[in-house]
Amino acid sequence: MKPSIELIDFHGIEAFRLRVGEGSATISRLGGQVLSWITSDGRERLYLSPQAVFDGSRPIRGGIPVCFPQFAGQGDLPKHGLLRTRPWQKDHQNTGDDFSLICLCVDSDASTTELWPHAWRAELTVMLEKDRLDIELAVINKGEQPFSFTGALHTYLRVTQVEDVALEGLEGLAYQDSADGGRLKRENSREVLIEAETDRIYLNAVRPVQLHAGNLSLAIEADGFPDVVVWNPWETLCSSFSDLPADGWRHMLCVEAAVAGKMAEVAPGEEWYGRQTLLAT
Ligand code: TA6
Repeated sequence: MKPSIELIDFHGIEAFRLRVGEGSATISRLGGQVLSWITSDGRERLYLSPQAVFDGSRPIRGGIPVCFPQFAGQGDLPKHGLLRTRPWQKDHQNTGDDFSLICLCVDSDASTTELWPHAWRAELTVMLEKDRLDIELAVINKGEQPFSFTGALHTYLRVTQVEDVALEGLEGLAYQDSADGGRLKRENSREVLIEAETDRIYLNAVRPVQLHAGNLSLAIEADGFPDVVVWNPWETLCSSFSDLPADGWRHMLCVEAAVAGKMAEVAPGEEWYGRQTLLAT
């Protein structure tokens, strides 16, 4: 079967399904959010909460939410910025012998300038190849003043049991421990294990970060995003999220490509971009 792209109904909302061989990726117009990535072995690699809400009243819990122009609560804007509940448009799509690619976009409007007084366009390009997913965020400054932003691709990875996960590639990095009052610490472990609530911004990371969990292994590359956020609410915080089931924390781990330690600046007419690549190995 040749690579293809179709518009589908996914939990009652419009989404694009990219297919390459046995693999697929699903991206919703709502939030410009990748909601599913199935590799050629038939395994779903992203966590999407069974209690996720798809009516736009709140961000969809899971997949790859796009955070822009503010990461988390690092400013006065709504948490994680302005894009997660906005409708995105298709800009273009393309397929080749071994890939499917789609680009969605969203532009500033009166409702965003009221909160953040800048003119911009955000573009999300998702390219699916065999066992590989590239997600690129481009931010274009359409105004006459420079602006600065923080943001992330807030990737929820699906894991069988988060207690079995080891993350490699973070050793030696400074991190901001948001689960401990934002204290600045240094990672001493070769393998980061998830053993309690974890909410860290690893600064100026060197890629790839490797995720190992049982027979599952993923390489996480990034370009343009200097930081890696690792988040799991653990049992303790999970119950405070009405859109996560009681055991949701166990089956997810967010490993996010972020620009969070330092703001990125975009000059008028210029473009910033960052990419995260997930490779099932
Ligand atoms: O990226 C980690 C984080 O900022 C956590 O602090 C946690 O709250 C999470 O994002 C989820 O945020 P949300 O707004 O989707 O509930």
